[in-house]
Amino acid sequence: MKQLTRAFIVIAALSLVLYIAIDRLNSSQGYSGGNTLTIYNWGDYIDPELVDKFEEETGIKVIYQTFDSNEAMLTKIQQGGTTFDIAVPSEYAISKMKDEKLVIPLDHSKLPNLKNIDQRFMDLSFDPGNKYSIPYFWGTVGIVYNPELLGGKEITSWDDLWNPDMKNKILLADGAREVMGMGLNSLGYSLNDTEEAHLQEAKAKLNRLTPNVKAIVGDEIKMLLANEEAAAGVVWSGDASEIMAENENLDYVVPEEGSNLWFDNMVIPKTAANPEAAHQFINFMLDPETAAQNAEYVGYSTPNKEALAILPEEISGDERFYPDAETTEKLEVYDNLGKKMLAHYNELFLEFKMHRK
Ligand code: SPD
Repeated sequence: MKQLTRAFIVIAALSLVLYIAIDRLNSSQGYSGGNTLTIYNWGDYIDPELVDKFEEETGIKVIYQTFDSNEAMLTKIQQGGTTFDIAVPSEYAISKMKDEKLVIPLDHSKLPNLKNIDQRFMDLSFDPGNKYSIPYFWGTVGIVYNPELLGGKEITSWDDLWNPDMKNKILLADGAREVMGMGLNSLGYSLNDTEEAHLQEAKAKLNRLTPNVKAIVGDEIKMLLANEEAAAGVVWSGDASEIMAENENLDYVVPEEGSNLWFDNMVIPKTAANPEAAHQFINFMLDPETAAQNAEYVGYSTPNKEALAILPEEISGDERFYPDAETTEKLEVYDNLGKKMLAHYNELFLEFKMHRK
């Protein structure tokens, strides 16, 4: 009898160890379920306090993973084998995910806080009726620069970056659409242009920027610019606001030739293990206090009108990050150019990166 009890204890202990090991492995791979919620978001894109608050309020355990480009996020979800409950793609990636049936329709009855979103961010062409996606943050692409490192010079246009004075002084965000868009916009073309001659012209112009480019980097661009290791950087607006909060010598401009207006929305991927908790999380993030705290922490522009109303005036009234109608008119949203053309943009961007080596 004693032997039987001992054997039982050993088996129970081994099962417990195995259970914990599998749970840890699953969490690290993005497999969830049960009372967990797996979030797949851009790096530096949430106030971690809010994740803790959500866990405390709901008893749901959050597993949090990050990506640094729409392309990386798409590849991971397309490959399958993950159970992300929430992802935060940009507009053209949402349109692609819808086409490829990678997202599930949302139940708006579970999102009462949706009423807090400003109507101008709802029902946009990439997701009519917000059937699959809910606004999270929005912004522009522009140039953050340090006039002190440029002899007091102001930057107003993309073309300023090609000035020989800028030799080895520029950092670029590591994004195919952003960099190709800059090349196209600087030539007066649309950042959704698909004419081969225009794309080649943009790449040739980007190649001529090479001597001025110090590095093409991910999230570390913020630290490098704040530490004055470069005089200018092509960045998303919210990153600029974060950098400028660190170093007040810096300024941000949306170039006069035009640039990109983008929207990052929350979606529930098709392979979600816990869509119920995903709806709870989306609704939590739509709460005005929560959205305002998040916007203040990450520095990006909120689409939540009730949150905007409680943000300090120095944030909500800053036209560099909440641009007026005149600037907005010059901005374009990325179209989903289709699989082949998006691959071509990536290819051209890679060739430009290789040209630097
Ligand atoms: N560090 C968070 C960056 C999020 C930026 N999303 C912008 C996407 C533009 N297509």
